[in-house]
Amino acid sequence: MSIAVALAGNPNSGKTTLFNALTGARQHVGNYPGVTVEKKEGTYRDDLGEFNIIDLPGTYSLTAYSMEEVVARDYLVNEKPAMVVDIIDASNLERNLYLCVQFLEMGMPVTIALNMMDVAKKRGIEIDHKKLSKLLNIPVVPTIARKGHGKKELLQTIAARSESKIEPLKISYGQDIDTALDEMEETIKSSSFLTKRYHARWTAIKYLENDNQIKELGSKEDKNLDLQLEAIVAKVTKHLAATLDTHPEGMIADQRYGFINSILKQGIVKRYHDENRLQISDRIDKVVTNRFLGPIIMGLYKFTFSYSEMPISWFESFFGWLSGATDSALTEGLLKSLIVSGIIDGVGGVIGFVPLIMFMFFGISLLEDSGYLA
Ligand SMILES: Nc1nc2c(ncn2[C@@H]2O[C@H](COP(=O)(O)OP(=O)(O)O)[C@@H](O)[C@H]2O)c(=O)[nH]1
Ligand SMILES: [Mg+2]
Repeated sequence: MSIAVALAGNPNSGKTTLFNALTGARQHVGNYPGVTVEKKEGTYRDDLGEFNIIDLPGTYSLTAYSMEEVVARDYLVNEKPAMVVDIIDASNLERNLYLCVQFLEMGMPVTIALNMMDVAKKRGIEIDHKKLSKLLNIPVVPTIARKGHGKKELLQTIAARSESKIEPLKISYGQDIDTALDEMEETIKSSSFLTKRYHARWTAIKYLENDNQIKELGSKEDKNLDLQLEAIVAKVTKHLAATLDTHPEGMIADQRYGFINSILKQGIVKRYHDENRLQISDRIDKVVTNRFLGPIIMGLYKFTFSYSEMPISWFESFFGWLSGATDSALTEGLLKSLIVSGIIDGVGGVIGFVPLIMFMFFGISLLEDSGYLA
């Protein structure tokens, strides 16, 4: 039997690259039913077994704001893949984990492919992936999809997954929301509202996030219960607005980031600064703000602009006069427009810069001859 694996993650994290590295030519492209979002499927087979791999659309979140988000989460809910491989850009951990947390809140089996390890290294970022794995309680495999690194380890991890039921991640969204969530969860469970598809708490979170797709489904399923949930949402919304000047959606997003940061704070990310790998802007700063060079560059700048001012204004008035004289000498027409606006104004505009450039080069050659610039 083949193992269904969904590749998910933020746009540009490397999903398609990993998908191609895994499936090679054994892939086909179609569309998700009823929408124009592309669906890529492929297979991988070796002694570990057969993997049926799908490249989900890239998303930052799992709310119903975009077609991609709806497609991705509907796929997960309907097809229940054996594993969601969340491809995370290692050089941008915090933002990428935001989506990961939402897979975990849904109760999905997740393995993180910590991709772009080469980019992270180049930027001086080191990640303790073992610790991250322990704190999130899911496997984390470092990869460089572009080179195919980590492919084997990833497949081994997926093959070794346990089939036991996964509990959705429960994080606190602050006292007000937590209280509302408990009440909603109770209501949802007691009447098995949408529970065939979604965990009760997840449905409640979606109501609080004002998720139109879920609310529509809910009102079709049981109008009465839908109204009960809406009433709880309205109450906590009003309360949050009055006390904290916020709304449930914002609060939930903040608390997700809070959860992520509480993990990252525990020494997951180390930044080291390698002197040889200074960023370009640092290098420029090093020159222009240098104690000795800085004043000289400033002097060159002043010299160029103050001394070239007079010749520039001579040129300007000469060309102004020329264009005025030509304008009155010629009759209206295309030829006049060509000569006045095209040739005289055009050439004048360029020649106006000549004194500036002359003075700059003069200044630079002075510096060169004095031995400051070698
Ligand atoms: N340096 C580096 N680049 C990568 C890696 N994985 C993917 N890329 C590049 O990142 C870009 C986005 O990758 P893609 O697979 O299209 O991302 P998707 O939007 O998630 O499908 C492409 O230019 C890839 O070549 C990696 O591990 N290291
Ligand atoms: Mg892609």
